[in-house]
Amino acid sequence: MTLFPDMFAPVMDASILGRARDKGAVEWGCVNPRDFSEDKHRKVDDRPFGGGPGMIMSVEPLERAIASVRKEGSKVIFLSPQGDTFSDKKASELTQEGHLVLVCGHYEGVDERAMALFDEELSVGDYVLTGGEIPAMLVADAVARKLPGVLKKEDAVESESFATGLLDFPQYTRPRVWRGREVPEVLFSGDHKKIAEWRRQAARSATKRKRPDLLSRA
Ligand code: 4FV
Repeated sequence: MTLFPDMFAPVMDASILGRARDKGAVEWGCVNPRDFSEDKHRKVDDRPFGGGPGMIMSVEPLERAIASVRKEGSKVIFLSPQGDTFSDKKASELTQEGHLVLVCGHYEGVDERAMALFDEELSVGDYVLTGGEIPAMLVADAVARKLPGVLKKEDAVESESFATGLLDFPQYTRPRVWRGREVPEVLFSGDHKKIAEWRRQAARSATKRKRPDLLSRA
């Protein structure tokens, strides 16, 4: 649900998300509240009552736009800094939903009464963006890649950062030596058990060094 639908195709049809759509693993589309404005200038925002800077998204076009897509089992999520913080755990939970309606705020925000239209509020982090579009694409990306058949190797998700509770282990590829820095010998041993153990240890070291807060939960 966005006032800027043109922002989405370049991201949502690229790479993994594009393949997911081609495989039918996920379908997405944009609905523009502006198409539901009954104002002759197709207005979707207005000045805030009580004064103050900027414009507020009006509730009525939003209500009609959401009603045009909401169906049995839809989960309507408003992207906003005031929402619960998005996480890998939340992304996994959202894979169980049949239909996500991601509502992108814009301007100074949305009329407070529109909160009644949403099932929940999600934030992608404690900073203020211009609109909810990038957050919506972020959520769509993190959820879609967890859907069956989207990533080439199913287990690629299980071993990813956060899914294991740890950061990813260090990865290497050619050349074998780069500016005198060699790839760890164990990776050429062919001993998969030894490699898995080395990777587990390396993931723990990386987590301890970069994100000690995660270690206690790993
Ligand atoms: C945001 C966030 C975010 C706030 C004003 C849109 C903007 C404008 N959304 N996580 N952080 N939204 O900054 O989700 O309406």
